[in-house]
Amino acid sequence: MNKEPVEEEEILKNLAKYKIKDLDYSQGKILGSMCTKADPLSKKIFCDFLDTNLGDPGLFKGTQSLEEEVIKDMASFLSLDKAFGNIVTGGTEANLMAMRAARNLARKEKNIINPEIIIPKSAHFSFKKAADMLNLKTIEANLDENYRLSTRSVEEHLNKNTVAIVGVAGTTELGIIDPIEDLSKIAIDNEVYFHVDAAFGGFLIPFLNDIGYELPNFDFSLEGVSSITVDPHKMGLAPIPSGGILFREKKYLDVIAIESPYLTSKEQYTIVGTRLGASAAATWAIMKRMGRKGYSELANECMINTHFLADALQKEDFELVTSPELNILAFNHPKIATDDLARLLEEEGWMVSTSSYPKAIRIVLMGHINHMHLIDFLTTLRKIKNSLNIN
Ligand code: 0PR
Repeated sequence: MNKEPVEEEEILKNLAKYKIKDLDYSQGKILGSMCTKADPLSKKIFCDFLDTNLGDPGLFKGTQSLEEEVIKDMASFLSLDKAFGNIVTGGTEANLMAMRAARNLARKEKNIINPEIIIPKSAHFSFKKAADMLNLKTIEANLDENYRLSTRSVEEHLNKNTVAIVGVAGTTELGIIDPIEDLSKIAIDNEVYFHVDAAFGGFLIPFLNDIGYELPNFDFSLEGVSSITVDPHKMGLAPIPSGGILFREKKYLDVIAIESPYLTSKEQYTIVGTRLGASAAATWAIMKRMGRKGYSELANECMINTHFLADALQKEDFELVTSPELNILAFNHPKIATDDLARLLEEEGWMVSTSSYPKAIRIVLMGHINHMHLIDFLTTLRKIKNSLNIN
């Protein structure tokens, strides 16, 4: 720690040396991220609201209203008139809140003291964090041959200690939509809490359906759905951090309320205490700026790029793990080990990620990736094949 204050100019000069090492989304090299370049307007609004604190909302009543409006607007495209929830730090906090609500409600209403949750094998690792913190036993249900959660496996695992079933609308690794409608029925029949993790798909599926895609239903119109995670900082274009948790009923918030007696609000539901009003304000702004139409256009462009890449890869003898439902692709080459291919791509400057189940190169086609980037990427793949003497 420096003793004497440093001049602003010096600070900026030094920071630039660090920033230059970061990748920038607009270079088109980041192919494995669910985050993307935030819209300039939302970045500006974020800075304008940087010192607002929704942990003490009575001081920032305007920003609190913005959070309420964002929740209402997200509920509107998830088929619910009135939702209860918050803008949080991301999908991890949203999923944690949902699991906490499920556990606490089961303890209160059913006296369950050894709680278990059933999650798909494809669930994001945030559920394992939640289980660790909340002392939940996690049961991983199997996937079917299309990498969707098997409802049969869920039914086999249900027992008197089950406090929640989780389904994913847009899995992290493959972008698969689980059979949410069937899971909703199972939840109703067994009177179990049902959480849908639509952290990624929530800002995609409704808008693709608006323009004629026929993706399966996953939202609150299904009676068994208790809560939904939907993240503005993924396909919603909001600056990081902005996650969303929506509950169907107030009772779910009531069971996670913690008293905050000396603050302007008498109770808090979020994990985080002092929390950014800037996230709510910037999300409000980008949602207004985009509208349903803007999000449909963005989602459609991402899908067009996804299908273009899927076709081109197959022409080059790469094999898709499964045909893409959303804008995530996973593929392999029969003659190249996945890790080798990932390494060779990285050496050429492409940042891909690898899925774990099944092991494959995973590409998330976010809005910062355009057609030219994909042409360049395919050229690199051809170059790699040539260097390995594969035709
Ligand atoms: N649920 C799903 C379905 C997710 O895919 C993710 C994150 C989460 C919950 C957790 O969300 P937060 O990370 O906002 O808490 N999915 C991405 C992943 O783990 C997050 C990510 C984004 C990772 C950008 C890397 C990256 O460069 O793959």
